[in-house]
Amino acid sequence: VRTRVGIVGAGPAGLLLSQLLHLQGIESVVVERRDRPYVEQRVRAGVLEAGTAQTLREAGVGARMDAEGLPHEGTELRFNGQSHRIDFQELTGRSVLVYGQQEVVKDLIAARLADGADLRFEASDVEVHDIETARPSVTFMHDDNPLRLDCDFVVGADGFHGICRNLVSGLRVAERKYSYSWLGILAEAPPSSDELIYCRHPRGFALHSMRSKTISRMYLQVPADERLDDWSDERIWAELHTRLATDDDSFTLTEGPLLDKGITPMRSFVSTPMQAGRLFLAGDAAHIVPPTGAKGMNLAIADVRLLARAFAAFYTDKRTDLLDEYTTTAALRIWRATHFSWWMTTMLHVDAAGTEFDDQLALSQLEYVAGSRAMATSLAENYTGLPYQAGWSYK
Ligand code: FAS
Ligand code: PHB
Repeated sequence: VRTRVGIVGAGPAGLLLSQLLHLQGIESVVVERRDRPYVEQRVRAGVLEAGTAQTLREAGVGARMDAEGLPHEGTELRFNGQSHRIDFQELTGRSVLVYGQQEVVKDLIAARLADGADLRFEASDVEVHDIETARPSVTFMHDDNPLRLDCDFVVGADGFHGICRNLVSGLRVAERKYSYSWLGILAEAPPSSDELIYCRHPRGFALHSMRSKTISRMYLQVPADERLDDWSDERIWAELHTRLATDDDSFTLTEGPLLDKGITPMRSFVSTPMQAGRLFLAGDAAHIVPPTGAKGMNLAIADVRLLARAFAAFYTDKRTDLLDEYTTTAALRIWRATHFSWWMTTMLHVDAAGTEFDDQLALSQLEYVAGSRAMATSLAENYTGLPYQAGWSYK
């Protein structure tokens, strides 16, 4: 099989890149190891930055998102039994959209297939070859047939556990591990608040989020090595009630049958360079952030915007400058989101190995964000997503 850009991975990064390239007349083939139902059912991110939502609209896949997504103009910080609203719209003129990552993936797959895209699900033994030449290729088994995809470029959008990052020689990794994970649930219960609630409680972090007016999405901080079997539905609800309670008892948490539950490890991870010869990495294949700042999928989308523009410049004007500068440009936004996600995580989580000093630092930081317009604006502009420029900086 011959194409311009071979894409490994059909997550948000791989699928959006394929769609953006298609809109510029650049053909691609997406090679995905899982089957379509698996990819479309994976429950992950839930918050779209303003720029991400606009990118999806411009890509022609924003109709259902705008019909079903929930616009959120602010969020609530809860600590010491008190609630404090951060008004994104008033502080930054921007808001976010709550719309599940799996819905974004379904919309992208539907659009790509409607345009006759070549999406190869259930590919196995995927390997990438000759990235240092002008003729890289991807080999894989599909429907029991050995196939070779000849390309001009290969994009590794294959996530944290993919194969492509390891092909980059001289890789530099910067990472931070955390002593806790998130236990996440999807419940058939109407959300107990109109907006998200980020809560620091002495027993640990809790997040109240949602997917629709009838589906709640919530998370609890648990020890990093926690086993899901140790958490019955009753224990999960009891812990959520305890952590999300307010001193004035004004908050009532609505329970419902659990539709999904899982434990997600927390890590900060940035690997550079995000390219080697004709191979480019995008999204979780190159970087991971703790989900506290709701940046993971949004960062993947930002990488793909840069790559789509760089490939268009190559095929239209034979320019390689945007491709050559990809890592440098992408890293600006990646480190901004990495810092913000680390900052939100350490401010809102209780480190079991922490001391009274750590607790007081975090509570002071929360008090300052709740009480200072400058600090609230800083949180709001990072959370809603900094403007896309060549990377990001105020320079
Ligand atoms: P993805 O991991 O989504 O996609 C990579 C794709 O590549 C997958 O479909 C995989 O099957 C495929 N692949 C892997 N190896 C392959 C191979 N060898 N050959 C072919 N295909 C291969 N972010 C948030 O903002 N908020 C959250 O609450 C949140 N929760 C998360 C929970 C979990 C359990 C996980 C793992 C991540 C979570 N994230 C969250 C982050 C997540 O949303 C990612 O940022 C987002 O999926 C990144 O998209 P991609 O880079 O496309 O990677
Ligand atoms: C979610 O709804 O899944 C969600 C929202 C905000 C986060 C993380 C996850 O920071």
